[in-house]
Amino acid sequence: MATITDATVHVTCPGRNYVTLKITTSDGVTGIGDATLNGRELAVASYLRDHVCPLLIGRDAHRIEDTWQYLYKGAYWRRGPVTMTAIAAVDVALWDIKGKVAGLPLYQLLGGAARDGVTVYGHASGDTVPELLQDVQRFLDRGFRAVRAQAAVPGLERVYGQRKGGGDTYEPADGSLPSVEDWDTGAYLDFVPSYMAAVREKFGYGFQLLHDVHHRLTPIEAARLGKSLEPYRMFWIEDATPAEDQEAFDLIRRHTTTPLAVGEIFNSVFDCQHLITRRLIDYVRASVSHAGGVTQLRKIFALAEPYGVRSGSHGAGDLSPVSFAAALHLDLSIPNFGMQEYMAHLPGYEEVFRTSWTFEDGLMHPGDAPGIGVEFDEDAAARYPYSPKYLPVNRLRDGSVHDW
Ligand code: KDG
Ligand code: MG
Repeated sequence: MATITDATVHVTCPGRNYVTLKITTSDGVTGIGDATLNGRELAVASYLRDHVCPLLIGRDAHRIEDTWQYLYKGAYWRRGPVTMTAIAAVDVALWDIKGKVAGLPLYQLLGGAARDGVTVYGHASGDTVPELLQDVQRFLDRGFRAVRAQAAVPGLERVYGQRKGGGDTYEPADGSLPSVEDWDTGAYLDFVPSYMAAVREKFGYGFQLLHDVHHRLTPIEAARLGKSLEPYRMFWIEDATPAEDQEAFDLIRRHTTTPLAVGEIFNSVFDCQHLITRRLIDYVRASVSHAGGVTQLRKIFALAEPYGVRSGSHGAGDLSPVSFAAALHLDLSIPNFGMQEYMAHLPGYEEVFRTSWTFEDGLMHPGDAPGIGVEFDEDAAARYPYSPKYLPVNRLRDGSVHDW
């Protein structure tokens, strides 16, 4: 039996903050997990360091399900982003270890490849419609088969999804205090269909088109958006309303055939249960790192399969390369894969995280290195200490706080 002999937490900021858990076994095998919770990183680091790492020492490193249940049920206090991100980090580190011991990539342990590669979508944005079109072109030229489109709304200073500068990564978290963005639902609803029309007019229908509403609409507003986008055959609209109110999706559903995706802030199978079993959504966007790791996310996707709901895992740049790689393994192996978000990571991450995934012709593959296929360089990580960074807040034109 290989026991856990060490568990350490590393907070590093190669451009943005990442929290990494490293577990070592009595056989000298190491595994890593992502414990990053954007803007609340130190809470998870403390949860792990102060309350979880001491409990791991001496446990059998190969009893993944047992350790998951021990941390989930044993704490008494269940669910929530901090707890579930911490459990996810332990879970992924243990799957990494199991893969290394077996000499197999994680996707082989999960049943092997169910497809040749994982379709990913890139993030096109623009301050104007012509800029957005140029950016969509850039992704299509690189072989992407799916593109998310977000354009600035005329009259608003800054809205969700506007990339600053070049590259692929949209990184909204910065500054030691949250910045303030502005919002006007009417202006947004009037404008979005016009730029989706421009995208389809220029590039046609030979690729998948996606859009993130980022929780900003009421149910009836979301219904109107879905209807108005039907001619542009969206792959999905995401987070149309804040998903605490799950009945809202029933109302949206009754009005539109535009597919609905939700779940990037969900933490457990229970957050997904109602939406899946009532067939209120088409894609579930829960992530490895925020929804309890491979062990829990696999159960979410298994629950979704008989209801015709497909996966659409969150893959923003604040999910470290560790959980992104784990997501690729899961995507490759499940029957009901839908789409994987790929926002890429800010340049500089490669110094800390050496990855083995590949991208070709719009498809990603996690690679065949044993485990999850990401190496963590502790010395490089130590060169980039934690730097406080917060997500923005959102205000309406009259100053009211709105959903961001
Ligand atoms: O940390 C928050 C981001 O991950 C989120 O704003 C990104 O909505 C997002 C997306 O779809 O990638
Ligand atoms: Mg989103």
